[in-house]
Amino acid sequence: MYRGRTTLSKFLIEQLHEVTDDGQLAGLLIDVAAAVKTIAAMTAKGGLGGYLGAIDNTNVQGEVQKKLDVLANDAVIGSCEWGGMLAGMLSEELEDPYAIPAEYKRGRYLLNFDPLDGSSNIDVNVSVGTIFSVLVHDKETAPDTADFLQIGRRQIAAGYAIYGPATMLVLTVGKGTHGFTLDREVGNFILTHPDLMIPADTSEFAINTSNERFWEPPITRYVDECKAGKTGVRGRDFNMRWIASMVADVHRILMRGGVFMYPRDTKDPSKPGRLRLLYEANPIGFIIEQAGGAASFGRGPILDHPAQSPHQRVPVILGSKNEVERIERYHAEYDAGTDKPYASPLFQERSLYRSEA
Ligand code: AFP
Repeated sequence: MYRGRTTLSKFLIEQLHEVTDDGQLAGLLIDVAAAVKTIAAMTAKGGLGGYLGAIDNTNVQGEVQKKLDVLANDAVIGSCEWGGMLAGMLSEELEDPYAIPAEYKRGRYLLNFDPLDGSSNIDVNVSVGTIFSVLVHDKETAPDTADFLQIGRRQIAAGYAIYGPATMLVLTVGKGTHGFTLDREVGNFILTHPDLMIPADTSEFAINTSNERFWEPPITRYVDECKAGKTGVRGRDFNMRWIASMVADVHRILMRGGVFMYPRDTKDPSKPGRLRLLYEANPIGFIIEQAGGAASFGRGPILDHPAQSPHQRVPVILGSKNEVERIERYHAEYDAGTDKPYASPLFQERSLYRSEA
């Protein structure tokens, strides 16, 4: 059927036989892939399936929920709760962790996920995605919230689905980053992009520039230099993209390089960033690092960032390694007060940011 083309199941069996011998992780990832197929079918129906629009509810993030947010959340839970691989789940759409119902066997893994990332794009037919992260729960007891608060380095698998012109599943089990394309006729994910690697250099950046007045100086400095192009210190012109669907921006960067920034800003000091650590920044950071890129919160790797609460937000700067390292250097120079002339009166209280992890 697929002469020379590996299916997801075959790939996982090959990749995981050295990592875990029980097939549980492969089984879990296949259950996640089944949920992705369900979500892909719903998003593909658009207005035909009655899936568009919002419902009269605000989620824990304070965001109005879209119908598909709820349906995608139900699809992941319904596909993964009963297989005996999971000890619990944490969803962007649920305030508290989801306990595996008593009638199902509890397993050894935790699944953190954003069922539908970019959902504000659903009604305008722009690509959206699902993001997931797998951790180990090595206790006999059911997990409590603290058991989900593990740093990103402890992930044993992570991935995302992108519901675009093609539906793709991009994942890592710690042995590189690999892309699978859904063959809709047959319903199989086929390995089409093995061993993805992000170019270390790029001339393309992604940021929501409407937030410029809220940025820290290192970001302003970096973006100003990109905009100055060949007339400035970078000596070459840059291009800008912003899809406002993290999965879509990240996928482009995986395919051709680039740097994605959703930095800390002063728009809402109670939120040190927009993106959530446990089910957006950590899984995407794992994917990016496994593809030779870098993923930073500006002052260190995302995967080393402490996890303090389930829906905690962090700054995110990721993509082509040399650009991310440059941006981290700009943060270090700012914190050291050596980044003249970018020190801004707006940020005189350097301790406001420097002390935070
Ligand atoms: P939604 O899921 O509310 O659409 O948010 C998507 C997202 O978390 C991330 O996927 C985007 O990169 C980012 O927000 C876009 O944020 P802005 O709308 O502020 O540009």
